[in-house]
Amino acid sequence: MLRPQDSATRERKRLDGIWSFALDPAGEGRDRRWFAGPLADARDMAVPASFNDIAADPRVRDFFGDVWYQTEVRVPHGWDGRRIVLHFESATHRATVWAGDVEVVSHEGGYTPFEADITAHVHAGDLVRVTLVVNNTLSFQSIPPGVIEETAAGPRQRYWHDFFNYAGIHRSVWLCQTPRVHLTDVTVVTDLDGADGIVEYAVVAGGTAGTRVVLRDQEGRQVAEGNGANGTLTVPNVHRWGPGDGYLYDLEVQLTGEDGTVLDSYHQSVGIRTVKVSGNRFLINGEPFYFTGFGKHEDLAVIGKGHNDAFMVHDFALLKWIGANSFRTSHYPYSEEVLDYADRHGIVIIDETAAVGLNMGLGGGIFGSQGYTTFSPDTVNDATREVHAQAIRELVARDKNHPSVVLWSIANEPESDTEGAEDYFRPLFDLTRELDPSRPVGFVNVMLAPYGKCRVSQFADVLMLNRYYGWYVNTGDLPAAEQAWEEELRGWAGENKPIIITEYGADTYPGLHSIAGEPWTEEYQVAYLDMNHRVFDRIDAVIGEQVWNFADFATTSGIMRVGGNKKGVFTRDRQPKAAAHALRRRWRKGD
Ligand code: GCB
Repeated sequence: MLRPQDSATRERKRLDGIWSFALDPAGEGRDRRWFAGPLADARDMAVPASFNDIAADPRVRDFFGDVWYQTEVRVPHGWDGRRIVLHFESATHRATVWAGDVEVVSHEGGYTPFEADITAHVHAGDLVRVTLVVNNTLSFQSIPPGVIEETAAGPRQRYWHDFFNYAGIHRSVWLCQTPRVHLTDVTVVTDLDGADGIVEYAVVAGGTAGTRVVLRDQEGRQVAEGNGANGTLTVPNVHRWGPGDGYLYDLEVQLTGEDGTVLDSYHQSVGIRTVKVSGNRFLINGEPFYFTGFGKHEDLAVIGKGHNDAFMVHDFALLKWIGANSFRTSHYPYSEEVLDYADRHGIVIIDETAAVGLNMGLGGGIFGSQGYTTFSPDTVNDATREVHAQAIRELVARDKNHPSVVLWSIANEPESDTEGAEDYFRPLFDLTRELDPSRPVGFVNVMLAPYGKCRVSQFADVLMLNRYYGWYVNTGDLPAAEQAWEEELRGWAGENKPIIITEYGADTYPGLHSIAGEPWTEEYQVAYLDMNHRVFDRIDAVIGEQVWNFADFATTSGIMRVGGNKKGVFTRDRQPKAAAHALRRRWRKGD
């Protein structure tokens, strides 16, 4: 699937704005054909946004089940004879769509795009009613998983990931037109040969036509061209894409008719770089790379996980300010706008699926049994693995061409110390490598499966560790934490794989201070990070540090959370805590 764009042959129209919205607590909307007319008793809802916090109504915030969205759009009159497509960048966690009265597509998974060809159901110049039923229920067969439990007060949604289950239409919706004979996919894989850049491309098209590609530099000068659906281009004296240098070429792909006329044209940006793991080094363009940065979240006041350009630009400005060169898309694929922006700004990304919470030993940062077995026929099972596999396929299909993406993370903190875990993950690693042999693959290990216990790390090219010595264990005792942490890390270092610390952090209430530097104070967060950095700096195999978290974020309520998770280095509204200044001094030393 290609992302909508305006080109010499394509056009798109953004459907964002105020839509009609209705909860469907009885789950009757499909049977009652709510899609067949204007939604009754609808309220206003902004798209894109999570619906939860918009309505100022606890019944909406905590709702789980079906919710309905509806809008009307006029198909531009000039689109007669074209292929017309409705494209959704995401709908969390699943959706079914109607164009007028006709059901056109269903999609499972809350963070990857889907689309429907609606050419047969609409006419250029006419209004079309677009209706979606979005469902946010989590089960053992969804990614992420959850369960509905019957309680005396009625059914309750429970899940094991530590962020609020925001849902809705989180990203843009598009009405697009393409030619009938059109491009359906483009893949680029890049390499370097001395001073030259190599771009291998592969094009898939619906319908037969010739293919021509032209590669241009940022000044618009043609640097290479090719013919045919597959090929290799050489760029003499290439300007490499690299951390801090988001140099992009433009690959124009054209489908051509017999007489040479351009039938379809699509622009794919290309950053030419290599990624490789060698021993315990992570190489970008052959040079050892040290990751600095964060695990982030898509999380904002009022709009929840809705994409927002202003906050995106601001967050990247803060990354630059603090000296971060990377982040992980914890714990789900982020908006494609974010990936594009990272490409353009040379920010390095660890790209993660939404497989978070596959661990019944954990829940919302709280250790302890959750009353279920993780891998079993009734819980996380073969059907879940197929949903997980599909999530990986869709992530790789969507993000394979982003130079910023250097490493796939196929899960966050799953149970990984059991035979069930080994059996579950082996084929998922194989699948990811088959889909993309050009990037390393890993998963994020939890402290419940420490060095010597984990049975899944054997499959990973890079070890990604989340550790909270000095927070969840050795709380407040940094000398003891430092010893225990170093001891464990030295074990992992013996594996001769690169190690990225993908999470370390301490909840910090902004404005809370103490001379003694107790947990929750700004002083403790700084001392905790300093302790971690001393350990990292003593271990050669550590090739990256990503603090948990960039900013405070919303979670379910509980005795471990004070108005959300407060491990942010910035507050939820992006004000720096003392730790932000401390990190800036470490990451920008020498500036
Ligand atoms: C973790 C999880 C992350 C939590 C964090 C915490 O290990 O990966 O989702 O938010 O710990 O703060 O407890």
